[in-house]
Amino acid sequence: MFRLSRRFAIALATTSSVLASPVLAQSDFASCLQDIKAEAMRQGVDGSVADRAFQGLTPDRKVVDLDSRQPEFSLTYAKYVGNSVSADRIARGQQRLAQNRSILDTLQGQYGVPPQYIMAFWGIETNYGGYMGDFLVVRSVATLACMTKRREFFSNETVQALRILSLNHMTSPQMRGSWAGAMGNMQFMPSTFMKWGVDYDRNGRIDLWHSLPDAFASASNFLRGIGWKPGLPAAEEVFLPQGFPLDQADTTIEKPVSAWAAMGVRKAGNAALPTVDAPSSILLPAGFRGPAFILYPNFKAVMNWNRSTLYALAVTILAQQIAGGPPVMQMPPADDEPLSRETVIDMQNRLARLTLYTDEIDGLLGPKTRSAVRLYQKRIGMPADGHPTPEFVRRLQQQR
Ligand SMILES: [Ca+2]
Repeated sequence: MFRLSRRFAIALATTSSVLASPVLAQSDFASCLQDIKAEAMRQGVDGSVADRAFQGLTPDRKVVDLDSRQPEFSLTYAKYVGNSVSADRIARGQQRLAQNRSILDTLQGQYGVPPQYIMAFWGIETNYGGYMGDFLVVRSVATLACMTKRREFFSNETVQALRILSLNHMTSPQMRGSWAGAMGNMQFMPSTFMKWGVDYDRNGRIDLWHSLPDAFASASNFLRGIGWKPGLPAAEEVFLPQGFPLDQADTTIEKPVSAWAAMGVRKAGNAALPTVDAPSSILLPAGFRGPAFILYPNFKAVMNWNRSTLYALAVTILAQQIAGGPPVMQMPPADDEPLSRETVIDMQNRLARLTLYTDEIDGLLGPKTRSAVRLYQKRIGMPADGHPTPEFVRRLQQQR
């Protein structure tokens, strides 16, 4: 009796905010799990591993809720980098680097990734192992596969999680992570774990939670695999010369480093840029009044880890300072404000009416929206940096 009513209560709690029909949804969930099990068995997982992992499994309502939340505001450079690259995080990164110097140097020799970058990813992903997430990974990724629109992506993640279990790297109750299934010190998704994980301490298991050698080697292996090449850093702060054509500061425009140097671009502090021809871009993350950066090819490798420009910039800036490099010299403007989704949608609609924007009205400040912002800035005689300041938004709203 008690068990029945308790189960019923849980089913209700699960369904009230998420599912229209508890009975149908439960059977859908079960059949979705069976499909995942079949695919896992095709990939060599023993059926009993899937049965054990899925036994009594229910969708996690919290995960569905978190997945449906969309950010209300776009982040500003000042806020994002300020939060991600604190003095404390730099200091602790330096400490961790010193403590792990010899293995990190060895890994650099093997994979070509400098120690400060491994420390920076570690610091930003989990605050050096401080918060790795407490969600049951199998439950999270199975919920996302079966209860959201991203079935294909998360079905595969669930299959890969089952492969991790079948290889005895971890047990299901131990395998915990973020609500979206990112695991361990470096927050690897199950597919990343399976593809790039390294059992560096050779105890027979890849353990990204408790073994720092495994975590560091896996991160190095992953970063090399997604394009990191020894040599240049990911990005550096630069000074732009007076009269620099702002429409060239666009991540879709690439020129050899030497071409930027010939235009008068110098490293912040006025040292010369490296004399190489690597393709590179100029980024103004807070508009022309803020800092400028040159993005080298390794910036793309960092973005292959996480497709956010601000994330990649934060990793780069943190890495540079962990290695004892200077902080960013140019301050972002104090009046830069995050734009709400609503404001960006309004902006996109207005730019679309002016035929400057033809892409989707999605409330996201992507490269196409920035291009349209540039076109309107040129039209009204503002510096064309593609960065919508509060003043820009006001002027766009006032036009008729
Ligand atoms: Ca190991």
